Amino acid sequence: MKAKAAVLFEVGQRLDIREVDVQAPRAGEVLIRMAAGGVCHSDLHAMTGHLVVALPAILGHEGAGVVADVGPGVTSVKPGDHVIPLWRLSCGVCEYCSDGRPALCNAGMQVRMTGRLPDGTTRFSLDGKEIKHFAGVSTFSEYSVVPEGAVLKIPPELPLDRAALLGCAVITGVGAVINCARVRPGSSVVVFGTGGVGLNAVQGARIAGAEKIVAVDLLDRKLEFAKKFGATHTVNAAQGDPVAQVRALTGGRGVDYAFEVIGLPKTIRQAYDCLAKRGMAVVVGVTPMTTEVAVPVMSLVFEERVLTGSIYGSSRPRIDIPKLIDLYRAGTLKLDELLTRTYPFKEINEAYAALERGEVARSVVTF
Ligand code: COD
Ligand code: ZN
Repeated sequence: MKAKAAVLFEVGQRLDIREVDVQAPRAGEVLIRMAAGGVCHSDLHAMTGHLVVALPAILGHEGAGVVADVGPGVTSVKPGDHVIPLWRLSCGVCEYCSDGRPALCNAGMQVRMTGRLPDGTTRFSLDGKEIKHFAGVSTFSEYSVVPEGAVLKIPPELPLDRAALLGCAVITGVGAVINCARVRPGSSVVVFGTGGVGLNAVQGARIAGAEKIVAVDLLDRKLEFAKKFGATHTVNAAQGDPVAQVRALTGGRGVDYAFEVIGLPKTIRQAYDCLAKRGMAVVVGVTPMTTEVAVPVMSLVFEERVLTGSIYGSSRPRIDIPKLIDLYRAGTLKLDELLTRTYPFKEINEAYAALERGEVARSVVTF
């Protein structure tokens, strides 16, 4: 079948909407008719080469849609079901999957690095040449073939444009706070970078019962969003050293938890420098592959500080996403407020330009 899809041919280029060929799903695979695709900064990192991706590829890793067809042996979903593709495939049987760490599954890593499905082939092509699957899900396509292990059924009444956000922004941000840091009630938190993912770290901290939640960004517009998601204090890093400002807000003590949701060595170090004794800094953003960040060893030892990272919210999506849906239904998790703009698919490059200009909390393209 044919489908319109946003292809990245080379680093430095914008997305090119082309009519690609999509093969039928094979055994254990699901064909999804995409309803919405989330506009996340990670795809922009792929476009700029900051994140290394096998090309040419159909980008998009956040989305929601309806099952159009299933290959032999698929049991967990059927045509007509509403689903979210999970951008980290997990095999279910390896050491990491068995330990409740599906985001660390090697099968998922292989799909991510090769841009091919687990059998080593792709279901997309253009003029007979293979087009790769970004993160195994390629949500910027009218139709995408995804392994069953990366498909999660969701309740049909959930609006698909909002459901899409659960698959990356929400689970990554909330998960970093709840699963990775395990933020305790009454604690203090700083979040560096309050874009689509960072706002979810802010609301994760609110849901976890943090008492002081400081949002740091360069844009006042983002800081206003952060207040709506639960920030108790805001710091504009363009107006002076954010570390000094965060420390001043905690009477000099520093915070219990810091989250870096940008992907810059400078802000990773700033997040670490905001910590109190025994504080934990969690890096969510990624820098170019070879970047290193130095921290003072003395504070690791004499202050027992922790510096760690979190991928995919350190989550178990099949357990965590249904809980997030319950929190949305209860009015606790803000999803409607997160979706600040919707673009028709053909305007996807404008959606990315608006993200770069810092205009939106989160946007989606709709098909
Ligand atoms: N100080 C403070 N804030 C800053 C600074 C700075 N020096 N520079 C930028 N910011 C702010 C921007 O104004 C913006 O508000 C925010 O940082 C970034 O937000 P978005 O909306 O542009 O980006 P997100 O939330 O869509 O994505 C952030 C990530 C950190 C997830 C992304 O950039 C990333 O590093 N992705 C790779 C890691 C990965 O693959 N994660 C899983 C998939 S998302
Ligand atoms: Zn993302």
